[in-house]
Order: sequence, then C-alpha cells, then structure tokens
Amino acid sequence: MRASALPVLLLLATACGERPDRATSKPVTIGFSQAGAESAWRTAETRSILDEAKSRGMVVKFADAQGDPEKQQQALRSFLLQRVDAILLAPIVETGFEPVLREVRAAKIPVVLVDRGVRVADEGLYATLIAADFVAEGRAAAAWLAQRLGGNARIAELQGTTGSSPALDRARGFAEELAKYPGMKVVKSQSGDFTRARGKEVMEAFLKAEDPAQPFTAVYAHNDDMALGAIQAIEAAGRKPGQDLVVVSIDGVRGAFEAMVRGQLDATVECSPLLGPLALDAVQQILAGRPVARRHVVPLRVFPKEQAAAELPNRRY
Ligand code: GZL
Repeated sequence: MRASALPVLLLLATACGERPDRATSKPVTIGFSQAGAESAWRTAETRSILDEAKSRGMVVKFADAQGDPEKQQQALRSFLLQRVDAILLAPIVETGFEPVLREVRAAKIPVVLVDRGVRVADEGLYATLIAADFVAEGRAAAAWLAQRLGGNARIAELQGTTGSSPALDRARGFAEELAKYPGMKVVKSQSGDFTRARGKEVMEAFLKAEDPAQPFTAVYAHNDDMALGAIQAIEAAGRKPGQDLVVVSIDGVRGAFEAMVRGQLDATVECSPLLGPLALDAVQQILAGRPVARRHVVPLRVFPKEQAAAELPNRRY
C-alpha cells in the first residue's frame, strides 16, 4: 500500500512487538507516573487507572510526582530499572522528557501518554497520546462566555500549571476565540496551578488590585478547582459569583455541578478523567504487537448551570 494511501488520522504507531523475555503467565506490570494530586480531576484519573488495572489483573507500580517534573523523570528511570512491561505517563509539563524517554525506548518499554502531551522532536518516543483537545476546550469556554455576556466582558483568567499542555492550550484556544469579540478582554491572567487554594489566593489578589471604575465581569478558570477557589474569594469580597461576575471553567467535576446548582458557577466544559479503560486498552494492544492510533481525543461537552441539577445524578467523578 502506498504511504499516501494510509488514512492520515490512522498513522499508526509502530507498536513494540511482544518482548521475548516476557513470560505469558506473569501479570502485566505497568509503571504509572502520575503528575500529582492537585485537583479532584487528577485524583479521579488516578482512581480510574488503578481500578481498571486491578480489574484486568495488572500490577501497577504507582509514582506520584507531587507536581515535580524531576521526580517524574526519576520515576521513569526507576520503572526502567524494574523492567516494567509498559509505562503510563501523565506529564506535569511538556518539556524535559526527551532524554529519559530515549532511555526508556532503548529498553523497548512502550510509553502511553495520558491526559497531557510532551514536546519532543521525535514523536516515536511514545506510542500514543490519550488526551482532550485543550485548544478546543478553551475555544468552547470563550464562545459560551461571549454568548452569555453579549460579546462584552472584562475577564480575570486563572491559568493552570505553567508549562503544562492544558494550561498552554486552554489559554491559546480561549484567546483565539476571544479575538472575534473586540468587546471581550482578558484584563488579568495568572497561574493558579490547578489548585483550589491558589485559585482563591490569585483571585483575592486580582480583586484587591481591581479598578472599581472598571470591575471584572467574568472569570475564566482553566479548571473547576481554581474556579471554586475564586468563588470563595469573590464572596469574601462581598460580590456575587454567578451574578456580579460570570464564572466559567473546565473539567466537569462533581463540585462544579454542585456550585452550578447553587448558582455560583455558570458553566463548565467537561474533560473526562476516566481514562483507565482507554489507557489500558492501548497498553494491551501494544503488548500484543497490535498497532494503536497515535492520538485519541477525549471529547468535550459544555454544561451551563441551567442543566446542572438534571445532570448531577449522572456524574461519575
Ligand atoms: C487535563 C488535566 C488537568 C485538569 C486539572 O487533562 O491535565 O490537570 O484540567 C488537572 O484539573 O489538575
């Protein structure tokens, strides 16, 4: 088949063949390098992957990097020395992983990226990326806000972890969509590191420095945890979230739906963390020597607060 005949979207990773030294009776052993436990989303992702691995009789060596990229790189080297069969990596930031991923590839251990990407010159350093389209999520948040506020807003933006693919791309998607609306401006933007505590602190500082003649009319938070922290700060400043300021965020965690039912949060863009089945399907495909798609895009859904009460019983994270 001519290369050009290959459907572009199905550019298949050259799966690592069955490693001859892996006895079939031994359970599959996976090294899972998790970014941290910074948000409800993150802990839901960890739970999904660990529960699914257990249900499939897989052994997981779990390493929580607690937000430290150096620790993640050390974890990958440790998995290498332990000769795991495959690695799941949720990279804290996009850069700095090339050297260790080269060492892992040299050892013929396949790597599946979950929920965040890495910036590498050689895309062959990982088998597949299972993550949302963060640019699309940013666009969706901006489009919803523009429609809700009639194309006019003074926006405070709470960004995710600096250098992480969701923070970079959610900022980019939001800005690109906002460019269609001259009346919408991001007047303050700062990282809240995806945590509720930092989201509250940053919003407190924004409100303290706010020009009373030109108050914020909206908050865009790159995740629900920071939005919930910002909502606490807004209330502490005597303002009404969901009324004086429209608040939109991303993730779709249960706490966001509860805040929408209370009228404090206006909308959330769902980004599911329930990646266990997808990630472990990919691992099993690769270990069986079968090809996997280079990219699996986790779909988004926008939930405005009007839908929150009906949707809340359906939430699984
Ligand atoms: C998105 C994920 C982000 C979530 C945050 O895939 O990387 O990290 O949006 C989490 O809640 O901390």
